[in-house]
Amino acid sequence: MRTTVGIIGAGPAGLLLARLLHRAGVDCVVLEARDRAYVERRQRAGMLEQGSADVLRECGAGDRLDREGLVHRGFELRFEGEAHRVDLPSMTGGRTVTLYPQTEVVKDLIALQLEGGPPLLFGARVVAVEKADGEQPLVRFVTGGPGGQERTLECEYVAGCDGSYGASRRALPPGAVRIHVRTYPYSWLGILADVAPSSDELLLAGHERGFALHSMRTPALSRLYLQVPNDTSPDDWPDERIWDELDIRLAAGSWRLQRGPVLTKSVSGLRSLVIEPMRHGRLLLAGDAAHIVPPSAAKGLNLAFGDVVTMARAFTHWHRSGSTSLIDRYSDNCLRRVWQAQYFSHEMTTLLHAAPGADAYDRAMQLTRLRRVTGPTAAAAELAENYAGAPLI
Ligand code: RFL
Repeated sequence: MRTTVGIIGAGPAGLLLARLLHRAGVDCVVLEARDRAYVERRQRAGMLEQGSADVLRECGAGDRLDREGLVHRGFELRFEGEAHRVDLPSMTGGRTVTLYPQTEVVKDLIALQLEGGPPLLFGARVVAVEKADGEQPLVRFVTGGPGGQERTLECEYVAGCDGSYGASRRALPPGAVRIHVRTYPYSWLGILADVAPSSDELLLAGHERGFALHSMRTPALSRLYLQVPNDTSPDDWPDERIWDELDIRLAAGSWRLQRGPVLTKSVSGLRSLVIEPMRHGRLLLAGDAAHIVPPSAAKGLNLAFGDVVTMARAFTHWHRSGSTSLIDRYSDNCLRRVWQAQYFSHEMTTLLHAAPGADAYDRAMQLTRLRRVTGPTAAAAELAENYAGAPLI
């Protein structure tokens, strides 16, 4: 097989890139290790910045988003038993965010791609990217499961959109990139509950016992999180204990949290990671393949979209003019936004989580930071700006 841009991974990054390239007339092929059902079911992000929603609309994937997405005009920060609302439009020149699960974004993009878009091969697991620093990189992949048939895809460029554990990162020779990593000393216990959300907007609590988040997937399904110590097992947290702790950490005035059957329960660690530069020869990385943020600021999916918009622009410019100038600047252009999101995600994480061993002084500092970002200050405006995100197109 041969194409212009070989895309590894059919997550949000790879699928959006394929859509953008197809519309610009640049040939591409997407190779995805898993089957369609698995990719469409994988539960992950839920919040789209306005810039991300606008890109989906612009490329024809906005119909269901506009019908079913929940537009949020703000969120609450809760601490010391009080709720402080952050109003996004009034602080960001009218911007909002939209709750629309990643599973649905992926379903919409797959449906568009299978209706006459570029080839998308499910069950095609990439095992190696070769000659990335030459003129004609080669992607080796296996179809048909373990012991399956090995095939090759020759391309002019490879887009590594295969997440944190994909083949693209493994193709980077030692010493070709720097990898910056931070692991946080706490994790998130997340539940999906079969109960209508107890608030129309996200509630983020910075309690001295730890962080809590009230969020939603649909008008009938709530998504809630609690900060827990690293190495916590979900079995340590029976449903009643989770609801009791959420009640304590999210409490504000007469507000009440509705309880319901817990459908899923899982613990995930919090990590920051950046690969610098996001390119090696003709292999360009995007999304989780290039960087990870802790979920506290809900930036992962939005950053992935920012990367592939930048990448699609660079490939389109090269395809039309023969100039590699934007491809050469791809990494620098992305990394400015990536580090900004790293900074904001780190700020939100340390603003709201109780660090192990924190003392009364640390708590006083944290409360002071919380009061600054919820008062009429420049810090509050900066928080709203960062939360809403910058336009992508
Ligand atoms: P993805 O979504 O991981 O997609 C990568 C795709 O590549 C495929 N793949 C391969 N294909 C071929 N050959 C190989 N060798 C391959 N290896 C892997 C995979 O099967 C997959 O289909 O990366 P992408 O596209 O960069 O998208 C990034 C987002 O998924 C990610 O940033 C967010 O979901 C992160 N994230 C969250 N972000 C938010 O903004 N808000 C959230 O609330 C939020 N919650 C989450 C999250 C990530 C989670 N993870 C990683 C487990 C919750 C979880 C649990």
